[in-house]
Amino acid sequence: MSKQTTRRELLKGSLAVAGLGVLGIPDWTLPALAQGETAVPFTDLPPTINLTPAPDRRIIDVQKIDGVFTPKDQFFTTQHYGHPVVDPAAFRLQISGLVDRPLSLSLEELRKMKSTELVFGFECSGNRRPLQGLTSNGRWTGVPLRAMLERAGVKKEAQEVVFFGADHGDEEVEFRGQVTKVNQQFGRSLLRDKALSPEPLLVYALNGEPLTRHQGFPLRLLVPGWYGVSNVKWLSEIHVQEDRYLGKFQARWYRTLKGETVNGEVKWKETAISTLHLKSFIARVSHDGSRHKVFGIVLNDGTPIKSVEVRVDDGPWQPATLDPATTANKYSWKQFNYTWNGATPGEHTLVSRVTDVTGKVQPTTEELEVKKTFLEDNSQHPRKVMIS
Ligand SMILES: Nc1nc2c(c(=O)[nH]1)N[C@H]1C(S)=C(S)[C@@H](COP(=O)(O)O)O[C@H]1N2
Ligand SMILES: [Mo]
Repeated sequence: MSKQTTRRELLKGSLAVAGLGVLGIPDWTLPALAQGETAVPFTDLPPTINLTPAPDRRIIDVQKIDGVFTPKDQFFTTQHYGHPVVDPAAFRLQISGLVDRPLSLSLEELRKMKSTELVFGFECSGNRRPLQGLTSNGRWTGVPLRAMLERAGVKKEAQEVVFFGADHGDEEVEFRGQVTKVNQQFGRSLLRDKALSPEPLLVYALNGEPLTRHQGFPLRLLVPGWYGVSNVKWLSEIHVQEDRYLGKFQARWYRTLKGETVNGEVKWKETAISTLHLKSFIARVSHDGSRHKVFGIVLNDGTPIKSVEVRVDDGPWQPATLDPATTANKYSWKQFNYTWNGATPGEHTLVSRVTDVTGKVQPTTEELEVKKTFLEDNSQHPRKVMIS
């Protein structure tokens, strides 16, 4: 190839030559900004965003998304007890509790089992406006959890499967003013049927390379279509039991309180964080002359999407186009584009909304006012831009 080949041509060329990637998805769609295109900054965001608010936290700048998969050194990261270091040589995944054959497996043994690939984009249940940066999309490789549980043999009386990470910290349990402090592992659980369903995966690779420490090296659980917290990193033990697991991050944190009107009366409902709620947001606005482009992201539980629409100021909802490279995979992030013609000088408000095939529509801020806790904010997110 000549030295003059532009990145855009190179990308187009390599797509044509290589065809689609392993999963029917090209590794790259077009770069963030094509030649001659200029970003239009959001006026409701600070001009610079701190992407690493703490050493063990990282968010993505959604305005700079330039492919289907988030590169491993940009993938968002958050957790409660920092990033533990796990020695891969000494690592063993323990499977204990109500099983016929307790297991202790090395990484080598896990990698020898039949592997599968999954494209899965998720967000932290605390992801929200204005930054929306606690989300990423990846191509993961691992072993179905079900295969592992079948190998161990789950006993009849087992009801719940608990996943412990190698990370731990001091946690308090309080009753009538009496506080007991105990150093505990991070843990989450799944009901028996969910754990034995075909989809949850124990993964050891992200985008074709070993998991990064931030993403849970050497092994993590992924529950496709669920919020980030379910995806236990640095997985060290799977414990099968009959009673409910009431650990802090299962039973006391990661709860949503929402009012529901039943027969004219508001009933307060507390629910556990599980599947991703239907959400879209505008990630970037750009222009090449007078034509403006609006680009955004859709997240949900895997239900097929019917439509994404964009509204400018008080105008009508207009259809946006879903990128087929992202709709091919059930649990991938979906990306959308909308061409905004005839933008006039001045400040404008842009908002997107997504509808799935069951008719579920992304709620407005007003419709979500009955939700009293901040997690699971999937409300329509208006953004502001200044057109000069
Ligand atoms: N072991 C362990 N796993 C964990 C957590 C944790 O604190 N410890 N945090 C969860 C939360 S709240 C989120 S949002 C995701 C973030 O995953 P990421 O860092 O790969 O983006 O990890 C989840 N898995
Ligand atoms: Mo999270």
